[in-house]
Amino acid sequence: MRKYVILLGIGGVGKTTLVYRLAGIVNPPAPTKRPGIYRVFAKGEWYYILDVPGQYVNDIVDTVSRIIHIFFDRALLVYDLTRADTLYALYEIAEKLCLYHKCLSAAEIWVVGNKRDLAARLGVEHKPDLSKLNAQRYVKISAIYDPLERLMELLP
Ligand SMILES: Nc1nc2c(ncn2[C@@H]2O[C@H](COP(=O)(O)OP(=O)(O)OP(=O)(O)O)[C@@H](O)[C@H]2O)c(=O)[nH]1
Ligand SMILES: [Mg+2]
Repeated sequence: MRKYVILLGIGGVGKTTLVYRLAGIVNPPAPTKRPGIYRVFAKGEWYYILDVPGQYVNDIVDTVSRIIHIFFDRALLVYDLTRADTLYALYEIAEKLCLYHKCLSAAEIWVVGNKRDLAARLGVEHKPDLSKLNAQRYVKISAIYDPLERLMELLP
């Protein structure tokens, strides 16, 4: 069976680093300019993971609002644990998508706080309000340093 996952979050939070890890791509990513769809075989399933480009809230909202309607098995809303602005951007993306009548439609919505290693080093961690995002779960990761098995848990 195919499963569909969407990665959302503003520029620099680590979406492509995460999908590269999951897809086994070893070179470090450049800033994402176009939507990337990655096909990953894991846990006996084929996953189609959509990496949405855009540095700022409005670019991302614009791109997602143009994507043909796909029902995602899981949306991963990614922010940088050390940067509050990246978390507020998620609230704004969710709100604006609804204004376009494109409220996130996903069986599950998870909030992913990335750069756990950096957060530990700096002693800074911004915590999400899951109710603002209709999210069921909050997970902290390091897309660079966590073992692959841990990152695989993000897949439905
Ligand atoms: N310390 C640390 N840095 C990370 C981690 N994950 C990603 N980064 C760094 O964050 C930067 C941005 O990562 P990307 O994966 O390109 O981020 P993105 O969300 O895809 O950003 P755009 O493509 O620009 O929209 C890179 O320099 C990564 O090396 C992490 O877990 N820890
Ligand atoms: Mg990227």
